[in-house]
Amino acid sequence: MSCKDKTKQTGKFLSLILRHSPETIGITLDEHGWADVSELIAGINKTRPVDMKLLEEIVERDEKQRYSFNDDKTLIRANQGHSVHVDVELEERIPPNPLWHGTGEKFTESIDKIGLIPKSRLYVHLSADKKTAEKVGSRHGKPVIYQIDTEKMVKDGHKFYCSANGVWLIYNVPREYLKKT
Ligand code: HQG
Repeated sequence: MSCKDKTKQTGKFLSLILRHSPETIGITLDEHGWADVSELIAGINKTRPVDMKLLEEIVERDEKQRYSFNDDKTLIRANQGHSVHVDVELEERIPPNPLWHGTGEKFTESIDKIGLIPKSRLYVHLSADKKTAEKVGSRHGKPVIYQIDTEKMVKDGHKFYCSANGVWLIYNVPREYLKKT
């Protein structure tokens, strides 16, 4: 396996641990989603080799900047995308108008009825550009892109959050703010 493949695979595993199932390697996250770096390295090492150098490389090179260390690099967390209930201290912000959401065609019937819901994650994920939404949508088959009227949502009192890596998050998007493009 090439070095790049190894980094990618371990990155995917890291995402699973830090967002969805830390118990897979016998660790826990604190209430803010932080994992202890030494425990994490020891835990991952039970299934594949990893050291601090590789972990730093994954964090630095991740194309979406999915992970953050604390200042002294003793703790690490995912910036967004969790299904486990943690509070990653998201910043409430006024979003650009519009935002975009990419999904698979198979989900549109339900979305058109009840709007966007987070399903297994804590938040609905929105993108500031249509191109990113297209990429996200194509993970689910034939992509369909929704445009979100954020100006109206803000006026109506909906709260938007921005993660440390610039992903827009919201609890749900009722259907009246959605326009299929
Ligand atoms: C859909 C990746 C039926 C929703 C990406 C989505 C993203 C509904 C799917 C991040 C629905 C959930 C998140 C409804 C929403 N009925 N289906 N009412 N409301 N859905 O993977 O947004 O690479 O949990 O449209 O790039 O695809 O992992 O969410 O299609 O930023 O960092 O239910 O994950 O980032 O799928 O992706 P997901 P997502 P990472």
